[in-house]
Amino acid sequence: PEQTAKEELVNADEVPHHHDMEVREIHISPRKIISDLRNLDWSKVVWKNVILFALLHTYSVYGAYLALFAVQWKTIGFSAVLYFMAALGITMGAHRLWSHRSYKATFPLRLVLGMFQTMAFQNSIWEWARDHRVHHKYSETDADPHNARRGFFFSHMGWLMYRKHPEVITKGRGLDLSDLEQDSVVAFQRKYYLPLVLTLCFVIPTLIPCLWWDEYFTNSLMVAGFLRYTIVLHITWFVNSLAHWVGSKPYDKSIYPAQNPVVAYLALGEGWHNYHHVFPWDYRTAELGGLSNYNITSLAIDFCSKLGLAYDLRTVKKDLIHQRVTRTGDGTYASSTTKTE
Ligand code: ST9
Ligand code: ZN
Ligand code: ZN
Repeated sequence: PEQTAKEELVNADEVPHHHDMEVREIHISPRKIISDLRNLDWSKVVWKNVILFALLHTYSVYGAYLALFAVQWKTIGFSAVLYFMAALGITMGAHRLWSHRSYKATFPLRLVLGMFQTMAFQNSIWEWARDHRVHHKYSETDADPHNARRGFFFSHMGWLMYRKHPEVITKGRGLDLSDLEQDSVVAFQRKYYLPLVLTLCFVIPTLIPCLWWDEYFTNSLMVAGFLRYTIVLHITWFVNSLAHWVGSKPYDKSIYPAQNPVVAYLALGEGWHNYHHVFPWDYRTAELGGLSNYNITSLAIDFCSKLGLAYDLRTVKKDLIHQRVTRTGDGTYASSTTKTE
């Protein structure tokens, strides 16, 4: 017992930001909203994006109505397939391959992932990976593009309608992005981003149902286009908002990112965010892959690795994980859902 008490003391000193362990609540009271709006620097709001997001959401609500009452089943199924493709473009492509280099991919796989990532319309791979790298390196500081300290809404989607903090740009310029500059798929997509994104995110998804099974143009555009796009956006944004706010912290209790099973389920395995911020180079973005952890993305990478399309998959040694759990975890590891496979 003496030993443990001493160890705890030592460890408490080692944990950075230990004083940040305050209990945080998501306030959505009218009073809080009004005071937030009063304190906002309105000159930094990017109105063009506010208008575009408002339009997109209006069309998506209409799309949800059409999906329930008007469209053909084939169009729903098709939209679900598009959701998986776009989601994999983000998780397996932009995130695990291009931002973290947690595995390597041959040209054909990079080409397909590049197309899938374009369907998700979340900025070019280059911009996505650059912003994500600053997010990891400077989490929860001014240099983090979606700094969760600035509130739930800001970290969810507010940051995309607001001028970036100068620190994001200064610190971002200090990153090494040479690997991205040398990647032909990344460079090509960056060069022709606008025409590519309009074609792959909206034109082709709208045309296929119209030409193939005579779906109405409006049904197709609203459901397979706007609604599917909006759903993938919000699920992605939940990783920055919900998974930085709600969940247990078995690996490091001093940081915001948390283990969130709901987000993991929706985002093809990307909700085990406490683990991911501690060991970002693990290709599973979780301690374990597999279906029981909803880690569809890991299964897809494993599958591609069997085909020889993906290689050099990086993981973390169990010893290292367990050491870290004892040193900085919040004590929930034993009951953690990610532990069973
Ligand atoms: C979208 C992205 O939705 C979502 C990303 C989410 C990430 C999630 C990560 C979670 C983990 C993974 C889980 C995946 C789960 C997926 C599940 C799927 C089912 N470093 O940007 P500007 C420079 S996008 C260095 O205009 P403003 C920049 O190059 C949605 N430099 O800043 C430029 O320089 P120059 C659709 C940087 O004016 C200058 O600064 N897209 C950096 O403040 C100005 O840049 C949109 O909505 C950096 N980090 O505007 C568009 N950043 O002039 C959103 C910038 O020399 N973007 N620079 O070229 C914008 O409109 C603007 O960026 C802004 C800020 C309004 C947000
Ligand atoms: Zn994060
Ligand atoms: Zn990451």
